[in-house]
Amino acid sequence: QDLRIAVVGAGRMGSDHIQRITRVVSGAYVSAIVEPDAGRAQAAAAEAPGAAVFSRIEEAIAAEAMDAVLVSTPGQFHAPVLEPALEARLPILCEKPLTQDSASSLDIVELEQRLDRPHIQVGFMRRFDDEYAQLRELVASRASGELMMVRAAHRNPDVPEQYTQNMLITDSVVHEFDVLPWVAGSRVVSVEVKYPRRNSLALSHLREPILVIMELENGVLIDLEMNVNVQFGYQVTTEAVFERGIARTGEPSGMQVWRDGRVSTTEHTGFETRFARAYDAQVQRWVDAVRDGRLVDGPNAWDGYLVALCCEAGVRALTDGGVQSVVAPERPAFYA
Ligand code: ISE
Repeated sequence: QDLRIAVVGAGRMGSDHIQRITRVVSGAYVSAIVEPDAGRAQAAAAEAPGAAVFSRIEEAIAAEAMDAVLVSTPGQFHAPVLEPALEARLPILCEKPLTQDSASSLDIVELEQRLDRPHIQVGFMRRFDDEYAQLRELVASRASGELMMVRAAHRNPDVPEQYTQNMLITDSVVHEFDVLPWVAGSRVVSVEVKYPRRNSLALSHLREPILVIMELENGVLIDLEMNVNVQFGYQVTTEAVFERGIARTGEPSGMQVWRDGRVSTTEHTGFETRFARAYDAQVQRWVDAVRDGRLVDGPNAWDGYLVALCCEAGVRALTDGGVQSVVAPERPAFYA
């Protein structure tokens, strides 16, 4: 029996997921679209033949329109969707972030712990990117010696007008707060933010790029350039420095073209293509896990809560300066 998925939120990410489930993923289909904006809902429904359209998740639950939920609303609307979906004991793939702050994330993990096992997977899709996975294996194998530091860059061509200063942390660095500790095998203990010279091409209300320095419990230092106005394309790169070598991920790849005294390689312009394979693998593995009863195959709600704690320290570092520590409670056995 194919899995019936309700996609909640049909914006940029939701429509990308609807196309993916319809065209790429096997064993599942979009049975419902939950979207309050009628125009968006109709456009999305055209991509998913047969899907029923609802304006609120409660209506879709009452109609028993799905076996599982993919949440792709903006982050501030995650909690009001997660709560009824958990009450209905539905498996959930929730786009990042889990919720807007650590207090509401804690409410969600407390609610979830009333169920028999984790039902929420958080959409930190970078864990499904082949190169990040290889880097994690390289770290764990110690084939290049111990990992000492990581130099990372996260670059967007531009961002929409409604992107705020705090979103540098809560919407963008949020990915590094999940994936880099996962790669390095250790949690974040402190965050610091430095401001280099401002990009005059940035939106007038943004002070960026920023340099984020994270310290991990095992002593690894990470420096991250977070830059959302690079103009030329979309780039996420990592250089890992080991005792006996370095490793790089996210380098431009594909055909090189020599012409007119130049060598060129195509660069990505958005996350949809840069991480297309990671998104595909994430959704396929989640579908497989739900169908065979494991429900989650990837970062869970506790991981989402830990990242929310990092984001809060990151926002404090962004606004107040200084080195801000991240204090996290022990992972409950439920989320082992
Ligand atoms: C966006 O929401 C994402 O999740 C992208 O991966 C990230 O690169 C971008 O900065 C965010 O705004």
